[in-house]
Amino acid sequence: MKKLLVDVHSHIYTARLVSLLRSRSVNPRIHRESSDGTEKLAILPQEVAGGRTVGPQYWDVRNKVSFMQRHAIDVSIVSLANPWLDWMDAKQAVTSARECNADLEEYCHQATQLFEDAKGSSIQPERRMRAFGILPLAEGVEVDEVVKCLDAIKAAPSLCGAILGSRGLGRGLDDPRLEPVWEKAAELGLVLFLHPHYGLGSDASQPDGLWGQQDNGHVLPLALGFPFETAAATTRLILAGVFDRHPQLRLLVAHSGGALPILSSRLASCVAHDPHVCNRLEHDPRYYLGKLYYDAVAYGPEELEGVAKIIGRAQRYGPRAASADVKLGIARMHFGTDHPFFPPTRHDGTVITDDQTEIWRSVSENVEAIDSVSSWSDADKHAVLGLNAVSLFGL
Ligand code: 5CU
Repeated sequence: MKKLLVDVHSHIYTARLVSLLRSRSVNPRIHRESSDGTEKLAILPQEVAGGRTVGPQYWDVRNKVSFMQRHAIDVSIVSLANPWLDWMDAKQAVTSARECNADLEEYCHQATQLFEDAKGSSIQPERRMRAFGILPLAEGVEVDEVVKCLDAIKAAPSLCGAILGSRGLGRGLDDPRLEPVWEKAAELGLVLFLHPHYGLGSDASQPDGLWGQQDNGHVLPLALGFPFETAAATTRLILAGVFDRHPQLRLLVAHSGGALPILSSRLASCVAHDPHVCNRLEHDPRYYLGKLYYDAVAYGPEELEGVAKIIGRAQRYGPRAASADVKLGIARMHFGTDHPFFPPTRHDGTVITDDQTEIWRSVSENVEAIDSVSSWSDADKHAVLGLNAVSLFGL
């Protein structure tokens, strides 16, 4: 039987945002200043002249639908790609959030029409494209605007949560001003998708900084910087007691929780030995890993198996001190692709941008990783590939 495939980590920029990015002369922006003459998306803080080659796969719904058909993806939950609205002033962020959410709704509607003409899934066309909405999280925005936006997202038929970065209103996610946001998201049962953008700080890219002197492209910031940012942002939420006050909050963490799962016992030990925090939380920090949801964008079976085990032992640290159960970890993991990032590259290093035929390695690797976790049953794999998402998002 074909396994249902639901992609919870799939990005787009709306056409309106693309126009805005094309009009800018500083990052984030889309420019044509590169030596190969292609349009480049420059978003990471450290990329000044370069960027990644962009094409319609970043904004055109036909391209996303073709990609889904080609990879047998039944349902995608698309989200705006980084850096979202972080760089806008308060007024623009509030207006843009409203416009982007309307555009995302329209994107899903257009996808439905395209799916009506296409074959390849047992899922009804109108159920195959969903989106995370965007919140007006930028400096100077009043928190009430963010809360109102959550209500609007809840009322929108195709939106099933919201994506957010690690900056919040400019001071990070442990900012006490964000308390009403966590409260409202928990009350509405909306999934918040936490995604990195900033990596490890601007000095990492200096010649004597963490990324070194050799030109390694985006490898170090993406492979290492992103996961550490995610780990730090999630840890700050935990240490601020957000999950003690809002145990119903549903937080989906990108890239399988980044560096947090593997560092969680170290975190617990540091907390236990620090007089500032040792008595602050209701539980051992490892308990809260069992309250989170994770994508399965880890590219390797051993990593997925390890993350599920680490999540599954969370209940050892809970109120009932039950024994570890890997099934609880598996139930919290969700297939994702990160499309349209990580497109296939040719032997000469050029990137294939507007393809309608290629099978993407970044996708097949993530499917194969799930399929080849040796200790998981077929039912476990079904769950991670799609059924967990059906239940988390009520698809
Ligand atoms: O290639 C990249 O820079 C990225 C990015 O910025 N965001 C993302 O989700 N994946 C890859």
